[in-house]
Amino acid sequence: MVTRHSPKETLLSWEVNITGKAARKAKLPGKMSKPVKFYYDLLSQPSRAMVIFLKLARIPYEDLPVALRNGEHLSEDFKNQVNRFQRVPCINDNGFKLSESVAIVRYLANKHKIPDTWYPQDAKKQALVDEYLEWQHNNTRITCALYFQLMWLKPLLTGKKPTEKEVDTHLQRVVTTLDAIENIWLEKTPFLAGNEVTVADLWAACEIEQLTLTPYDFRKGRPRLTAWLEKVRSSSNPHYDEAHKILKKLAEKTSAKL
Ligand SMILES: N[C@@H](CCC(=O)N[C@@H](CS)C(=O)NCC(=O)O)C(=O)O
Repeated sequence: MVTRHSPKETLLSWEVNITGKAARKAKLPGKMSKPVKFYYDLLSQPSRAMVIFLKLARIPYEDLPVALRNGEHLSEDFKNQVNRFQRVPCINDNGFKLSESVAIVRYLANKHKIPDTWYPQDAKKQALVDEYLEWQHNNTRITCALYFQLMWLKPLLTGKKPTEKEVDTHLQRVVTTLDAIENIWLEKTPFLAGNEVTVADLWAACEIEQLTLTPYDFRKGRPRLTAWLEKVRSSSNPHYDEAHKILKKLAEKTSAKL
């Protein structure tokens, strides 16, 4: 299960582990901590957002994929050693364990010097990013994730199709959320928290992209959301496309079956 990160990022990890003579030459403290252990599954929406963020912010990390589909997170070992809530994403930063993607992003942004655009230092700009990150729990996250589970995951796991009533109820909640993004969040600005792309956009985009596994065309009738999603993608590529590769492949297979 434990794999190392790509050669490019491995080099970054190595750079922060530099010690002794080389460290003195580079004016780095002699003893630096190891890269943060990062546990994730690319089919998990907040995991994808975290992967993209870690790469954009150039935060060195140890790459630890967890196959949710195989129930790897349900083992006692995972519960005791990785995350007591048995979810991904989560981290272990030299013994400091943390779950909940929003808490993780704030912790890492506090600890590392990251490009200001993704999680701004300015109090007001940061508060606007946080406003979305707090709002999304009861809106984008819950509505899109439940609809995805109803339409794709549950039928796959149980072989049972949802009832018409269930589909209507859950879809209506998705529609209300996405309409709020179109008409309120994106009413005056190109991104959710203003004129610059931030982690708020990454978290929202990864959640909404999950709907590509369902029959619902979330772009239809939402020109602002459509343009915004493309801007988020281009602002964070190639990492955005890399993180969504598996999802896109599964979406192609799913639509071929319909
Ligand atoms: N609010 C959490 C959500 C974490 C979460 O629900 N993760 C899902 C995958 S998207 C998970 O690990 N599910 C495993 C399970 O429920 O068994 C976050 O933002 O990190």
